[in-house]
Amino acid sequence: MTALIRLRRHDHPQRSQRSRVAVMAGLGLLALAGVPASGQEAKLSPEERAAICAEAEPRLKDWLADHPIGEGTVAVAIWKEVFCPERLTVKAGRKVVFVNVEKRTSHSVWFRTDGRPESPRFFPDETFEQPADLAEGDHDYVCGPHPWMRGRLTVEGAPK
Ligand SMILES: [Cu+2]
Repeated sequence: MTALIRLRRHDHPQRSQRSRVAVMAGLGLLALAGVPASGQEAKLSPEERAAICAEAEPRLKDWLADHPIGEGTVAVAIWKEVFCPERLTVKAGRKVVFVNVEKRTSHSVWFRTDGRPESPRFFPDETFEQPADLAEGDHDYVCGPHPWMRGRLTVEGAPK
């Protein structure tokens, strides 16, 4: 999808017709593949995401009060199908704990482009711990059941 959008944005005006066709074909393929073309991703503005993450903050704080995590472990909250924060930078060797602070929805964390297996689904109040044993650089992840949920973990100070 990103590639298609990029194609469209950088296309020359005289080629816009062709790019429109490419976008249409892409959307058709997405529909065939069963990927929700109008998932929450399409509906949420950056402001709405920020508002959701602002709501997630006290929920995460409450959770952490009952479940202390070690120094150097960084928490990412999941609330209303958004990873909060969606982008996080950690030093190599740190752990990232994903905390589901939803009321009833289960999620997974999947560093798919790194060839990692999908995490088990975890329910409200449950967590998934990701050791930051990834190479230095950006690592995108998604939620398996809700592929419009995306996040990026940037690891610093690891071998490339
Ligand atoms: Cu999910």
